[in-house]
Amino acid sequence: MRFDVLTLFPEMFDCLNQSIIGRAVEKELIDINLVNIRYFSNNKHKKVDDTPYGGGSGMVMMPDVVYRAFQSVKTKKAKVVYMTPQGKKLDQKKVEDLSKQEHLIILCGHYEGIDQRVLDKIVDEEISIGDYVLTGGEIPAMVLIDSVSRYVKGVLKEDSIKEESFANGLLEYPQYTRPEAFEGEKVPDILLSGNHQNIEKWRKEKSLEITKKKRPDLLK
Ligand code: 4GX
Repeated sequence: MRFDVLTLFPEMFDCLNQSIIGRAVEKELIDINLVNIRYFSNNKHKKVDDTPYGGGSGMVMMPDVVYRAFQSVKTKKAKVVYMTPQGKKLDQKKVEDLSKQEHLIILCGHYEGIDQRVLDKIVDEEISIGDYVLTGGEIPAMVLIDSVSRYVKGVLKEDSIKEESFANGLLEYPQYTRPEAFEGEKVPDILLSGNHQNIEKWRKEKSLEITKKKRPDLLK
């Protein structure tokens, strides 16, 4: 799967070279191409933003610069996603849907956002990662790349996706490892019993109990 990220701050994405996503990039299961929007400025000072028409504070990213950055990576199949609090809220269903795309172009706005005309021209879908305000779309883009990449074949161990939170619409059961006793607290006996049918049943019950208690909204 290919991700092209249009951003003014490509260095922010260095953290994707770590851990599971870093390994997926190394193994070429995913390709993350960072495109610095500033490179597409025709201005001698590499200017990418200007003051808003109509007045007001802050700066707006100029449409022509963003458009040229887009044109440098666009393909026929590509889906263009703009990260904004105005978008549809990201959930696991949306993540799974997006993982079926071959090519995602993710547009990250900074400052007061991007000129509406280029958004109208190139954006297929607006996505929000939650109802709070960040300083730019870079962190939301990383959330999208991380969550979507987990569905790409070979990125996770075969079973991990099926067992996790939301796979069955419930939260995860509690996990334990050695030592058997920690600060006087023992691991539940059933997990040491070796009876896998009983263990599975216990885990299902725990999942349901935890979901009822912590996130009853997920059961509706
Ligand atoms: N989920 N942000 C976008 C730039 C901006 C400013 C004004 C439109 C209008 C966010 C989120 C988020 C901050 C990304 C503002 N765009 N993105 N950025 N929550 O807060 O996705």
